[in-house]
Amino acid sequence: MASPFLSIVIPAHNEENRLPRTLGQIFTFLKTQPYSSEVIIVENGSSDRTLELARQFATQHPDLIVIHEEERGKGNAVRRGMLDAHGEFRFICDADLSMPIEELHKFLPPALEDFDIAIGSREAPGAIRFNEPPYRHWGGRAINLAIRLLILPGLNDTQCGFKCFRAEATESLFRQQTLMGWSFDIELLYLARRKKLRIKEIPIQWYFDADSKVSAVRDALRMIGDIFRIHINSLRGRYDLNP
Ligand SMILES: Nc1nc2c(ncn2[C@@H]2O[C@H](COP(=O)(O)OP(=O)(O)O)[C@@H](O)[C@H]2O)c(=O)[nH]1
Ligand SMILES: [Mg+2]
Repeated sequence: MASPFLSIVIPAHNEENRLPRTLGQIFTFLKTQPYSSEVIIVENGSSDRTLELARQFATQHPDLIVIHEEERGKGNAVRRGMLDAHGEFRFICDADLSMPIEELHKFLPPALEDFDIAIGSREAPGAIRFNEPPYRHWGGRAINLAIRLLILPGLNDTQCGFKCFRAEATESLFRQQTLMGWSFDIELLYLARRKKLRIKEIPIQWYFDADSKVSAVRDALRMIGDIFRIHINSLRGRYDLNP
């Protein structure tokens, strides 16, 4: 089978409430697009009916692949989906679809050219956040400040759940990934910079969803620890093994 133009990879953990609507919107949208595509859901660690619902959906949509991963973590699920994908462009998409799927074209040719990674940004000029409570906004900005100071200067939103990778960039980056939790984006972007890949920030419309699985304090502290882990990995030459 020829490679599709686009793969959409959705990590899903206890998403029985949000996933059906998201899948409905994605497939309705993809039907109107001129290119070929596949959708990959990677579920792990759910205690609800996420996996069952995804499999049910797949019986009606041959382009939907459902993967169950044993190991926990968003980074782990995304890694599995991105490496199993076949698309020329591979788009990571949170199950809550907090960015309208109609924004997807901004991450793909012909709207976007000359890039290896396009990252959805709630901070780039033109981005709009809807309904975000101030505590969450300023918490996110504080984490981003730490990320910029400690590891990724110049990137104003590394944690948004919508990112598009060219197939070649996917292969080289995700095979070197060591962080399997929430900080995986930081490590991938760090590796991308080392490899001098072209990263573009894409302003998006983003709708806050209160049903978040992120724990503000615990996950923020973990993220800072992970940033130091990345520096230690780098000093130890761990990222030099498979350049
Ligand atoms: N497969 C998988 N997905 C996860 C895990 N943790 C979070 N996710 C997914 O990561 C995405 C973002 O989660 P969300 O709670 O919306 O985080 P927020 O938008 O950053 O507040 C959703 O698609 C979740 O289902 C996990 O351990 N495994
Ligand atoms: Mg979300």
